[in-house]
Amino acid sequence: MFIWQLFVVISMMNEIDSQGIFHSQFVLTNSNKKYIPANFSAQILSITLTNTSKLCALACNQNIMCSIFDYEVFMSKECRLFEGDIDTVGSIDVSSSPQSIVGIVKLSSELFAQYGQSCSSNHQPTRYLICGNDSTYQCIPHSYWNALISMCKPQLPILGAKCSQNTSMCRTDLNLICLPFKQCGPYDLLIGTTIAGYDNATNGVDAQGLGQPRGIYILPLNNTLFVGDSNNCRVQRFDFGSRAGTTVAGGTGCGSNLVRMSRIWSIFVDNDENIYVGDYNNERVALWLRNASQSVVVANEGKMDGVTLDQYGNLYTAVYNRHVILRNNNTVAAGVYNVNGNSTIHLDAPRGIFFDQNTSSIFVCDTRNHRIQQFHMNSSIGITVAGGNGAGLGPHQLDSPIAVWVSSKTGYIYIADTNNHRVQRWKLNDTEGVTIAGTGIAGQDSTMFNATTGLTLNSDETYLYVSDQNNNRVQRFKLLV
Ligand SMILES: *[C@@H]1O[C@H](CO)[C@@H](O)[C@H](O)[C@H]1NC(C)=O
Ligand SMILES: *[C@@H]1O[C@H](CO)[C@@H](O)[C@H](O)[C@H]1NC(C)=O
Ligand SMILES: *[C@@H]1O[C@H](CO)[C@@H](O)[C@H](O)[C@H]1NC(C)=O
Ligand SMILES: *[C@@H]1O[C@H](CO)[C@@H](O)[C@H](O)[C@H]1NC(C)=O
Ligand SMILES: *[C@@H]1O[C@H](CO)[C@@H](O)[C@H](O)[C@H]1NC(C)=O
Ligand SMILES: *[C@@H]1O[C@H](CO)[C@@H](O)[C@H](O)[C@H]1NC(C)=O
Ligand SMILES: *[C@@H]1O[C@H](CO)[C@@H](O)[C@H](O)[C@H]1NC(C)=O
Ligand SMILES: *[C@@H]1O[C@H](CO)[C@@H](O)[C@H](O)[C@H]1NC(C)=O
Ligand SMILES: *[C@@H]1O[C@H](CO)[C@@H](O)[C@H](O)[C@H]1NC(C)=O
Ligand SMILES: *[C@@H]1O[C@H](CO)[C@@H](O)[C@H](O)[C@H]1NC(C)=O
Ligand SMILES: *[C@@H]1O[C@H](CO)[C@@H](O)[C@H](O)[C@H]1NC(C)=O
Ligand SMILES: CC(=O)N[C@H]1CO[C@H](CO)[C@@H](O)[C@@H]1O
Repeated sequence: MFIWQLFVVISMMNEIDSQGIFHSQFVLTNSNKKYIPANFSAQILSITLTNTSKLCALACNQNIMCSIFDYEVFMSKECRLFEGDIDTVGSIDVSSSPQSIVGIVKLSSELFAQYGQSCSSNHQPTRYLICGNDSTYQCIPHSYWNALISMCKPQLPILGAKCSQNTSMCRTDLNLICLPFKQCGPYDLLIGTTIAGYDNATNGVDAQGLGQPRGIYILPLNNTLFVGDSNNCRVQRFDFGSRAGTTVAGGTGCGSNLVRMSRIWSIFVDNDENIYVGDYNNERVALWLRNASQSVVVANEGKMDGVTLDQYGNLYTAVYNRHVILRNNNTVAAGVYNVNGNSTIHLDAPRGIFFDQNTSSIFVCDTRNHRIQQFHMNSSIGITVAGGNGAGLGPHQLDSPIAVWVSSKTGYIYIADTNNHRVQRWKLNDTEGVTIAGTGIAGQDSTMFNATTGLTLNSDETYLYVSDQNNNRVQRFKLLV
């Protein structure tokens, strides 16, 4: 690479800057290169013909939005101008044309020295700043002020792009903002849609209403939703798109005989629609075979909370008051029976669990230790994969997490961070998580929860479903794929 200094006086710009010399420095690649934008339609400024590459550079210099050009990539004399940040957006690749080149505007903090200083609209110190409507120098459109490097940088033009601050790092003209989970996306992704329960957040026991929903489950093939309707002591089924639930377990009031349940926590539904219910107060797992009018007890070794099956049909249960995860009712799969603690082998009041087939491990909400533990099969040593830093609202913390779900596509860990009224997402080996939904404060509006007690993703991982216990509803959020 060599640096080609371009000093040009542009008559058009002279009209707004009588004394100005507008110069740009371009870094040129070797020949046989082209620019591949990350989002062509959002980045292309123009495609024209110029007789030389120098005239193409001149055209880029004249367009304040231009930060990248390439020349003679597809056609003789073709000059393409792009906006965007070469460091983060798109790439340079070999082209089929031997003489094609790419030029990149070289930026330095001196070019932005007057940022924030007062200005008058008829004076422009460089092509990189404009006089804003508050009469101070501001970044040009589609760029944002990066205080760390004292420069305006182009905004990111791609849905889902990683961003690191909550300000305007993403293309605001495309409706993208840097969301709390540090990806560019529309604000809409933070807004939940109620898909079960009343719209007014009160409880109800009719077909539409719910009373303190907790465990939820989605059938992978057709997105049928099952809700552990805890205070109504029943499980409701909602066909996709329907707000009218059908009772598929319990529903005749709370109690301890086999047709009733008391204080439901997690639920699990197999593909034949047999329903496993953590029937907490009755200290059992109630299995409701499809269409059955009463349940069968399949585990009864304490206050059952988390319930799940592995791919071989083994039943795992989190026993809250025994501080263990049991396999098939009487084998300890994790924790130490009747002993709570915070070491690697201990659990303290375990609740939601998730069996991850990819890693053959079980993820456990170690609720009173405010952490998520992962146990590989046949190992009694738990690995802390989220939290474990005391109860709190910090990104490295959780507060009494109750449900966990692991993506089979990305391995990301989604956590119902119950007492923080939010959903957190952690990556394996990360030291902090990001907030996917909720604000950290209890509330009733569509961006908030009041105690997140259950969560799941649909099988293609396009939606997140969350039980919003004290608002008596199940909320759905669109996920970035
Ligand atoms: C390109 O060069 C040709 C021949 O030298 C000239 O006629 C034409 O005006 C030039 N075009 C531009 C856009 O400068
Ligand atoms: C002036 O700037 C403010 C803050 O940046 C912005 O909200 C407003 O829309 C601008 N007004 C005009 C007329 O551009
Ligand atoms: C690319 O930009 C267009 C607007 O030009 C936008 O509609 C589209 O969503 C963007 N594509 C991605 C993947 O972000
Ligand atoms: C909440 O909505 C339900 C269903 O529309 C209705 O029956 C109930 O009266 C409402 N409750 C309140 C307090 O508005
Ligand atoms: C959804 O799929 C299950 C099988 O997993 C089937 O039993 C059920 O009838 C289906 N429901 C609908 C509404 O198609
Ligand atoms: C369950 O009941 C539904 C409707 O009453 C019926 O269509 C279905 O065949 C039954 N399934 C089984 C497995 O009994
Ligand atoms: C579960 O295990 C306990 C203790 O070993 C035993 O008493 C009980 O009968 C078992 N229940 C079932 C359903 O297997
Ligand atoms: C773990 O338990 C020990 C003994 O009860 C206690 O001293 C320590 O503070 C606990 N650590 C955390 C991180 O809670
Ligand atoms: C999990 O396993 C599935 C099926 O084998 C595979 O497609 C997917 O990439 C795996 N996911 C992760 C995160 O390893
Ligand atoms: C996490 O760390 C372990 C141990 O250092 C390593 O083996 C594993 O590959 C890492 N996993 C990911 C997803 O980074
Ligand atoms: C959250 O739910 C609790 C328990 O129902 C209630 O006391 C509290 O007022 C609710 N908070 C908000 C902000 O709605
Ligand atoms: C969490 C975070 O970065 N918050 C910042 C979002 O942007 C506003 C305005 O620049 C800051 O005041 C916040 O601190």
